[in-house]
Amino acid sequence: MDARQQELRARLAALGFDEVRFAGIAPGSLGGGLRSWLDSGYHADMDWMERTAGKRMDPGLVLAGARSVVVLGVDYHDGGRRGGDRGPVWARYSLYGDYHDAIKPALERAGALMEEVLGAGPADYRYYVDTGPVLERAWAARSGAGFIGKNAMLISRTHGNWLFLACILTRLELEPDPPLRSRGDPGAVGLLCGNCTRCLDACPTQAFPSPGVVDARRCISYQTIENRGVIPRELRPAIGARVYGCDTCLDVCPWNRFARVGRRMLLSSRGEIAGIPLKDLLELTPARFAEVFRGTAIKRIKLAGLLRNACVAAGNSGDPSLAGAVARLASHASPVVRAHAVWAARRLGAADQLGAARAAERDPEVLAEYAAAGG
Ligand code: B12
Repeated sequence: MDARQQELRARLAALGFDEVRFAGIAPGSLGGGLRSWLDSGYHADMDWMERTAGKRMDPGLVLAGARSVVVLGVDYHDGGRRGGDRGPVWARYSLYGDYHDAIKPALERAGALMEEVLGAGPADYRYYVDTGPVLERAWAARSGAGFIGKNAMLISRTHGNWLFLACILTRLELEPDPPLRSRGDPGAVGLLCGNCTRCLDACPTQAFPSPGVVDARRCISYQTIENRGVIPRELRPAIGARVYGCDTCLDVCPWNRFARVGRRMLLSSRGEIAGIPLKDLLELTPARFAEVFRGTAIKRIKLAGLLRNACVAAGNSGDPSLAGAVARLASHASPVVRAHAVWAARRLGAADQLGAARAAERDPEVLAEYAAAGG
């Protein structure tokens, strides 16, 4: 490989990127999976996925003349197990300062290195982490950073399921790294999964219509993070104690055994959030929410989103000591919160505490919860 590319790789690694790989952009070769995913409605109400599909499938529409992708991975494995004992369960990635904010400055520095080391001009590259119209996992697989598992994750042989991904599209022609190979097709979903189906079997809501394909409408990650409205009633029991995202299909993957604890140079831990009791979440005020979740990805779902999720977890907890806090939320300003509070109060056998809230209720969606709850 070109000495300058080697130097770029080493300097990006020194910046804190745990995977640095290169992929070439060949026309018309990506995104077939995305089209059928959208056509099946698996994107739920993420209309932005449909609107940006053309760009996701063709990087040339994002950066005219794009020829290569620099794929970057940030390992967030902290070596610990998260939740599950009694308290609320959080997706591991959320227990850090917001990775978007953490990785952006490093991407800026990466851009400067593209110029310094490869001689790129400022218009020769564009970088994104998560929110750009880029199929990050597909590029990561093509660059050999890992393979697409049956759980749809980019699974690395050295970082397991625990990589954040970012991409730099560039007009420069870079020498690509080879994708992983085995006896099968290098692009195949589940390339190194063998006969294992643990992720598909463990999914609490059966969100995989086929290996490698997630129906977001059933995915707990979608329901607890992206969905801003009412969570379908039939999915709520399976959400268990999860209050933000879901790692089940990642956690059960045997490839995690090979994952070392990440350097996490770019990340700052907010692990203390995992210790907050569910009762305290149910009693969060706007001021306390802002204080505790400032700088995390969790703040994006806003107080109402977190209270909604906390109500679902409370309804699943079987813990009668939460009934009072839940019943108080049946009078919350947000109808979404009220709807889930009604459900949770019923599940905790505390419907008798809802009298005043019920008498005052006018919102059709919340009234539907009272009706569904049977009283
Ligand atoms: C929309 C989205 C979601 C949606 C939909 C998930 C989904 N499966 O598509 C929801 C809200 C449900 C979600 C959930 C999660 N997400 Co999300 N999400 C995204 C986002 C913004 C777009 C993904 C997308 O395009 N989906 C559409 C489907 C069709 O595309 P795809 O899964 O990428 O599949 C393509 C490839 O698999 C490709 N392909 C398959 N095999 C091969 C082989 C080769 C060689 C090639 C070239 C291509 C290829 O074909 C598909 C279409 O082209 C990306 C960020 C981004 N910009 O890419 C993050 C991203 C995928 N999410 C991420 C994470 C961490 C999560 C969660 C783990 C969060 C959590 N703990 O709750 C869960 C995991 C759920 C799961 N099992 O997928 C990470 C994944 C990192 C990784 N190592 O894979 C990403 C990359 C964000 C980031 N920058 O780090 N997410």
